[in-house]
Amino acid sequence: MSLKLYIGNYNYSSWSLRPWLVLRKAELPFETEVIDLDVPGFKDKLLSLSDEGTVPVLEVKGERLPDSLVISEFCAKAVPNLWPKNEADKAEARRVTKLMHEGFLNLRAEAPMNLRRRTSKSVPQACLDDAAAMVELWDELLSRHDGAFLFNDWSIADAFYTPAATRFASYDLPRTARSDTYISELMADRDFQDWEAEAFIEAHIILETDKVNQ
Ligand SMILES: N[C@@H](CCC(=O)N[C@@H](CS)C(=O)NCC(=O)O)C(=O)O
Repeated sequence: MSLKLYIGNYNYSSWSLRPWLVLRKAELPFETEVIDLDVPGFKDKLLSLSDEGTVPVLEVKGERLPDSLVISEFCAKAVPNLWPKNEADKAEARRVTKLMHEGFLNLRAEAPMNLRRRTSKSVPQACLDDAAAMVELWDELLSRHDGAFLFNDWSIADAFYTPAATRFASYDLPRTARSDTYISELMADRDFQDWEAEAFIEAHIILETDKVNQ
């Protein structure tokens, strides 16, 4: 199966990171093409790939699948064990993944993914409230399972929360000891580190994102 994943910039594109991690964990060989975000003509390029006009987009035998969750579900159909085996955990993992896919809007807006950034400047209360809700969710799931991840073994849910974990590190957001260990686990992941290494050498800079909380 020939697969090509179109992604945004490594440093900034949180939605691209999620299915990229899933493809890596699925051990499905794939090619990657980076589309620089926020440069003249970038939207036309995205619209030439999909009607959504966003990345990520996965090309499978000439067909293009947009959306991080759709791509992750495609991988889960092709390869077992990307969702928890136990049916109750699988349903819960899908629920919390959807929660990340649709929610935590203030955290996403006020603390955008920026892997190169480390700052302890204050963020708005609404962003802190989202961060606190996320920590509560992580703590609850981690306390119910024995493993390092939300549902014991790594799952698509962990892929969806990895970009959020990087925001806690970038913006020095408050967290409990248990959530801090989880964040460290996600950031120590070998595949994540490969992605992060690309972000550190990437030349493209989005000034607007870099200006947030300087
Ligand atoms: N719901 C989509 C969101 C994708 C998304 O917003 N991607 C951003 C990059 S991280 C993008 O393409 N932004 C360009 C734009 O919206 O013009 C998904 O899950 O893939």
